[in-house]
Amino acid sequence: MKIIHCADLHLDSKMEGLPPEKSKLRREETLSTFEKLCAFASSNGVKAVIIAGDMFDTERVTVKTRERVIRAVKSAEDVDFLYLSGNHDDKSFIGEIELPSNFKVFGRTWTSFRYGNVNISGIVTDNRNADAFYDGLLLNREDFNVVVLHGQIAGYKSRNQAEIISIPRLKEKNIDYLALGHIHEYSSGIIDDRGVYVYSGCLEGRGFDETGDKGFVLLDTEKGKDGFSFIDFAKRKLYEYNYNVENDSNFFDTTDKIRSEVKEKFSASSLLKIVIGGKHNADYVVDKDMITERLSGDFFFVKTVDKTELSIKKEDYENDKTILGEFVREVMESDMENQVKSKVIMCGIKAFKGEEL
Ligand SMILES: [Mn+2]
Repeated sequence: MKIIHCADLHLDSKMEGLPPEKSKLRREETLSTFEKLCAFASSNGVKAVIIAGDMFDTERVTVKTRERVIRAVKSAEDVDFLYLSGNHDDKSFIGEIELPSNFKVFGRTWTSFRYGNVNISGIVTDNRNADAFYDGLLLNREDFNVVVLHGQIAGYKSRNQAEIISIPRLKEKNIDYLALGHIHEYSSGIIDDRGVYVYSGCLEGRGFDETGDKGFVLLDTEKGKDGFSFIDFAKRKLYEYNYNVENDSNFFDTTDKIRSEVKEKFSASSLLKIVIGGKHNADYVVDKDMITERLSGDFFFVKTVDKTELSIKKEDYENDKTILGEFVREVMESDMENQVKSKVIMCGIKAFKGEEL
């Protein structure tokens, strides 16, 4: 039996950090990626789609989003959608409307859905039942057991918080596959001799803390232990690209080099955060907006962060009797952070040269 495990869709997310038009488009794309997932499930003989929490970003779900989700679910009529609410979407969606018959929900006590010898159990964890759920989980040895939870995994000795899931306490419970939500990056690990735990990650990256491949996990219960694989499915990807300016003599060269490197590395649909760093001398004038400007036509979105530092030799200004010399000495001796010092001094030097600030 084929199962899709996804989580953390965060539909209706505000996508802050993008200009309004682009964040609107990204919201749209996140929805359509879910619709594509439904179509994929339907046409690839998937029997169940597990949504391991945070399907929506907040408790407020827009009418449009709700209707498109319901339409997509209904259109994949041979597929069951098994939904566990997460920490961001606790009250939303469920309870407000009549859910399609193939949309099923895990409750606050252990809820199970059975497909032949495949058993899928899940529970919404919170402070009240966090302890009880370990003891309440009883699974048959002869079944293929999938367990669905939303939260952060931690070792046995971790504090007993709402979202903490203790893997050691789930050992020897006949779990074959633990479908987790909450962490927005794909990862997997071993529970015991029998089972694995897997975070599917989110379906689409939203910010630069969610870079790289995003998608879902496709699980085939017939293939045993290694019968799961990550499917790269996101419409767009976000990347952080770091560049050191140290060996460059002028900023135009830097901009050209960065442009040709990122164009080779990343597709035009990507969102890029370019971080420039390293030390440079006073003749090298950093203009991060120029990078953003020159590259914005090549990618969906570009943002540049300047972490460069001015390397100033104290002795160059020690005997400088001009106002600039006095200014540099003053800043150097202040208790500003190094990077701030660099910016202030560069600003001063530009001002003295009569350049644009
Ligand atoms: Mn989440």
